[in-house]
Amino acid sequence: MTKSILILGACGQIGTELTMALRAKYGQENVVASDIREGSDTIMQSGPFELLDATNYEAIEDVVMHYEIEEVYLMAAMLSATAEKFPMRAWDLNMNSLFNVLNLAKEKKIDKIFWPSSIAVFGPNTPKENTPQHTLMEPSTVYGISKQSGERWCEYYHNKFGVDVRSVRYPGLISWKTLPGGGTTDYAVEIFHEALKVNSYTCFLQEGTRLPMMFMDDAIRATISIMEANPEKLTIRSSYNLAAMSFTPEAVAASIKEQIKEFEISYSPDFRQQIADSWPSSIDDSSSREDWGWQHEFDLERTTHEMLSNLKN
Ligand code: AKB
Repeated sequence: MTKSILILGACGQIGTELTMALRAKYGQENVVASDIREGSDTIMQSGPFELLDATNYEAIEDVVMHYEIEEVYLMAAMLSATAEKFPMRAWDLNMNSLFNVLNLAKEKKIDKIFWPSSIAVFGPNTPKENTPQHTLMEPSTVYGISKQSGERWCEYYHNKFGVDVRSVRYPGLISWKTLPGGGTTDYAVEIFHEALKVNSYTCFLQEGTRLPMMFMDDAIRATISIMEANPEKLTIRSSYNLAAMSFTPEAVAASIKEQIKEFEISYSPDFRQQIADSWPSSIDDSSSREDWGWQHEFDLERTTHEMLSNLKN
């Protein structure tokens, strides 16, 4: 089965790996990567690429028409830490890019959308442990407010206009192929790079900060699998809770220490601590498991092994 796919934000942390996975699955020529700037050779040379601003409706529409695009994955976004510094730019990018793809689907120019939400939709008054799918949210960050609003709009476009939009609330994502940028969970990637470079890491979150996390391979599998799910099975059109593991900085440090004996962690919390403190520690993703068969594969030990062995090479 082939289909033509457009990825907006293809050069970012998730976009890079998603583009490669979709090209491997649906054929290199059928997956158009796009971003506001050029990315790695891997993305640029393995299939079509377009320079595209996700906030520009006409530009996206042109590309959609030109390649006869059926599905759009909207991965362009400003993450939590950067969004606190540039609230209006974050709101503009995160909301207008979403409206652009929702409106393309409403106009029947595309058939299906993937849009990522985040654990950032939850706030300080949300139950922290095993956070349910439906619960008190009240996000307290710019990024979280944009993601929660986005979820409401996705559900609205689905109910009102029949738009086939699918979404998961990603936890912090860990990958070795591309660095994250501007998130609060970024420490969980940086720590592996620094462990291999200098045997030590100063963490910008304090000891004991337990957050939901996921290895990138699991996140990519979840993304493709919700897009392939039978639409009748999807009971949630805002965004699904999604989980794999939860850990603290000291737990990841301990798992690195098993392989790099000299590794040491120290702590110097900054403004990101407050963001992390407002998020859940663990997530109940039973709706994803029941509705579309979600199962994670990577725990902390396996993630550490993958990160260290691949970064070493
Ligand atoms: C961030 O830290 O901002 C992101 C997220 C949890 O959505 N990784």
